[in-house]
Amino acid sequence: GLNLDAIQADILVGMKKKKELFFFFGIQNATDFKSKLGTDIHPLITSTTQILDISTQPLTAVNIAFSQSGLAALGITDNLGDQFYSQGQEADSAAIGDPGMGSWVQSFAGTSVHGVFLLASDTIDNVNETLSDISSIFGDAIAELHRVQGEARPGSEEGHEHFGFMDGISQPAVIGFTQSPFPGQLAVDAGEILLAEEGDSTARPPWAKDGSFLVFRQMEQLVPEFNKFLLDNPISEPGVLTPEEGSALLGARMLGRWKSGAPVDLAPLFDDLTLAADPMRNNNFTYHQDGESSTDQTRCPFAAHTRKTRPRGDFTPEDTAHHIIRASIPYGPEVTDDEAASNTTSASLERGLAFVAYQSDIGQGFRFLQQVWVNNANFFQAGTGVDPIIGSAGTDPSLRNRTITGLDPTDPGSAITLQNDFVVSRGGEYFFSPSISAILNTISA
Ligand code: N7H
Repeated sequence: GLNLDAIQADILVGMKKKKELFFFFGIQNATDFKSKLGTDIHPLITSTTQILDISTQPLTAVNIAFSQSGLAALGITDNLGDQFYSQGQEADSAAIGDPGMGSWVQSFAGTSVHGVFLLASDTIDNVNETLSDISSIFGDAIAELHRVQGEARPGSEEGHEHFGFMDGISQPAVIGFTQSPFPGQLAVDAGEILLAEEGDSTARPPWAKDGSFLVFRQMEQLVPEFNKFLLDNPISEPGVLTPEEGSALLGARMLGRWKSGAPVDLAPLFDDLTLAADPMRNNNFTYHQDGESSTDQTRCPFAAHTRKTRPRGDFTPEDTAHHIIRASIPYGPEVTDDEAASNTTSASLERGLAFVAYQSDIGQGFRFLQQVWVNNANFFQAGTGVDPIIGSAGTDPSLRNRTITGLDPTDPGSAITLQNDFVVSRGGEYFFSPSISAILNTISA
């Protein structure tokens, strides 16, 4: 088994709270920082063991992760063995398809973000109380650079991201940790997520064991614009689908799942709430029903977000090298009446997904998914197009139109051109989430 007392809580199970604050900081005084981290902060860091048992869950769960520049600021020069981590996310922004730095949050540009606190609880008051404890412990040793307040959406939208789709259904099962995987869950070596565990063959300093690289991305979502696009382009099957149903089908085919979470591979025409709610069935598909050939996209487009990011049976055997554990949460307000009426996101409001992905190798995990599959118009085959949700056609403005095939099941060869992005990258950083013992024995030493 894994050392769950040492592995930070967010990595394998997620903190699963309604509110989560991402607090990005710079280290101003390394000596003070280390000493406070080792004494007063270390006991606040929440382990996997603690989060798994309701009786030991803290009121506010606390995790911490460091950028490469943060470790350097603390005098830790060991090479963790990940070149993308070492360079930081800005250096990678063009390679992962961000269209220039214009949309990036200022604080993410450069390498001034040294670390991030993840604070999760049921209420914002609890989160803020813990933040103020942490701030007074550190005093001037840290300075706030940026924050993103994540929160579950209200009422029945809880668990759904801002476009309305249920998120967090499909995660890899970690061998040695996940007791009984659900049908359709892929079992991966612990070393695909955690450094120096079974299956991780990269040389690591001993203290890095059981840490994980945390990719953070602040992804703005243009929700009224997305809704308008669906309304304007319903899949047309007269006598079968109403225009409203045709719009819902287009959205489901862009995603690969219906808003409920039901996979389109199993529910190709209409949403199926019973299927969506059944964990024995809602992940149990391969995109190859009834012996369909690998060129068939009548049930699910090759470009669909879930198929791009995990092509399942499109590879035989299924690819086992490119998996991440996601621990994202929505941020920002609900769409206002004015925004809905004008089909336009207000210039003064921002909503989106605080995207979090864990892996032991950024180049094989997040970065591979984004660069080699999502942004590659010729994956899964020539002419597929990029992922219509998060795919980027590149940094050249003349390439901003994204042409995608397979979205219309009545004519899978036909193309639909997206004039605009519905997701805008506001940037982020690559972090390392160390084991709790490394925080005590190495990072604060
Ligand atoms: Fe995605 N969305 O809500 O539209 N994602 N994602 N993602 N995503 C998934 O199957 C979404 C992003 C993956 O195993 C679902 O759990 C949004 C990035 C992977 O079948 C939904 C954004 C990357 C999966 C969303 C966003 C990924 C996945 C279905 C940004 C990596 C699992 C729920 C704003 C590069 C695939 C589920 C599988 C599923 C959404 C970003 C990766 C609803 C809005 C940047 C691996």
